[in-house]
Amino acid sequence: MNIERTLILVKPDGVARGLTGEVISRVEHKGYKVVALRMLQADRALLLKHYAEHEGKPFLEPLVEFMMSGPLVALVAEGNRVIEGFRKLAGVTDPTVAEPGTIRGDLARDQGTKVIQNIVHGSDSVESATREIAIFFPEL
Ligand code: D4T
Repeated sequence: MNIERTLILVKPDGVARGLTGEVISRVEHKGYKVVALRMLQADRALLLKHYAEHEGKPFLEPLVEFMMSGPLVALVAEGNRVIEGFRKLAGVTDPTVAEPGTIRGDLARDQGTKVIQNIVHGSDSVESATREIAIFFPEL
């Protein structure tokens, strides 16, 4: 067994479009367990911590602005190999080429915005998951 936890964010585009339930539903239908859930308005400090790996990249500022543009929903999902499993459910970063059947492939497209708006975030490794869960759920 390799029980993991991952941080999932329904980004402001997903919340604004009423897709929160759809995302949670796909996570649950796949068989993962939602163990924590909250809606919040993220501030700059929290987002700079979350996106520390992107420091210095040209898309960081538009990304932070986008992530502050409305409420987001953060959840922690748990299960065997959930980190890899959710990344597969989400599809690749660019929604234009994300496979149909994935969250991004089915529900997002290129809107011509400065930053890619792709509905969800999912941790990419055990280390990232631990770090990111502590940012959004310090009580866990
Ligand atoms: P997140 O982190 O949101 O799950 O997305 P990914 O893991 O798929 O992608 P990422 O961390 O590389 O990028 C974070 C966020 O920035 C946007 N982005 C990314 C962008 O607008 N332009 C770019 O060139 C890249 C690489 C999309 C997701």
